[in-house]
Amino acid sequence: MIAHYLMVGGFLGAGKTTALLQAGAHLAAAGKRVGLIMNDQSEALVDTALVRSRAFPVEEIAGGCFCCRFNSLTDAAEKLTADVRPDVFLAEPVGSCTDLVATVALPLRHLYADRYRVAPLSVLLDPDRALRILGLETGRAFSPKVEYIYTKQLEEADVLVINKADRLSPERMTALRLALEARFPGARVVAISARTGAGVGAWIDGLLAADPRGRVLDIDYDTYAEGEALLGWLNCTATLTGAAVEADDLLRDLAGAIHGDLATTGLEIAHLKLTLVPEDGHGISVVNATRTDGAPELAFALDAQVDGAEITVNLRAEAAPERLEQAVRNALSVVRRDEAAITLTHLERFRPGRPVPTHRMAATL
Ligand SMILES: Nc1nc2c(ncn2[C@@H]2O[C@H](COP(=O)(O)OP(=O)(O)OP(=O)(O)O)[C@@H](O)[C@H]2O)c(=O)[nH]1
Ligand SMILES: [Mg+2]
Repeated sequence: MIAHYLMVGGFLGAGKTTALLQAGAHLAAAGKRVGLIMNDQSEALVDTALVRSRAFPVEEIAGGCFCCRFNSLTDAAEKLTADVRPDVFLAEPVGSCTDLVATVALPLRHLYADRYRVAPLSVLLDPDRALRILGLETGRAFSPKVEYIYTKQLEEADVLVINKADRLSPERMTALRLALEARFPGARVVAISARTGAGVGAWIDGLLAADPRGRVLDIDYDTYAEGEALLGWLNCTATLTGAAVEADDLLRDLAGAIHGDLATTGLEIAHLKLTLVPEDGHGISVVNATRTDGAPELAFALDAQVDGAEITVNLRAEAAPERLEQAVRNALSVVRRDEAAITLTHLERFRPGRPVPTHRMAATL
């Protein structure tokens, strides 16, 4: 059986995980089996916790992107096939990764044509971020080399997906759509709200019915590597013990403290995400911030008190990893609840290394 392989790229915080959860629900409602493959530069992932909480079969490829760990990607797909035989694989690459057509989509099509039918590459974008990077609005931005990666992501897309349509006025939507169509004429532009589900069914059904154009990028790997290295990454886990605590409030306060600290020194957050999973494993609280000048918001509410829980913090920002650690440690020490203790159990922070793809194919089939 040939399964669809559907990859949804886009910069950090664009809404990939949220969109894949909606896509999974849409496909499951149509009677299709889905398997999700999440990817990150390191372990302890908020995204995997979130997908698990929605009971989708999921494999995580940690410690490098799909392109650099191509064999882990096919191993993950094989494992999901052995477990649940998905009709559709939904794959989320690392949000700072690009050149996915040459390093992932084409190798899959060439080497595994008997197993996977690769769908057109979707690239999601957050409208607030995109309007700035395309020069339509002003506001805080990343350095040019980080924006280089962002623009390359858009350039290789078969389908450009304007996400978060629920918070975009018709005027801003039209301006963004026109700018994308003018600058990336080979791509189809669609709009969705991954949060409400609006447009998700039509987008996914369209992908399953089409073939990719396979647009191979002209890309300078030195600039790409330097852009990635400007981003600091931090993943940590902590345990909450000792007393009953309102979970959503605690997570909001922690996110607010980290966000506020980084904002004081003007550092640009790409994505700050926190989860809290109670000891009994039921439900999840998720708080995110996707810009320094946008406040953290509760994306999924647990709406309960907990007296034992695991907290995960994933933070990606244009900042030194040491500075991210300082912000997280400060937050963990200043956000207090009577009797309750928050104990750090794991923390790693780093800058991503130079991308070295396993394969790079420059020709379409
Ligand atoms: N208003 C609104 N918010 C959204 C929508 N889709 C996603 N978000 C929010 O955007 C934030 C980031 O969403 P994620 O799905 O985690 O983004 P991501 O692209 O997977 O991020 P990384 O994995 O870090 O690259 C979360 O707070 C989401 O709730 C949407 O359609 N509307
Ligand atoms: Mg994600």
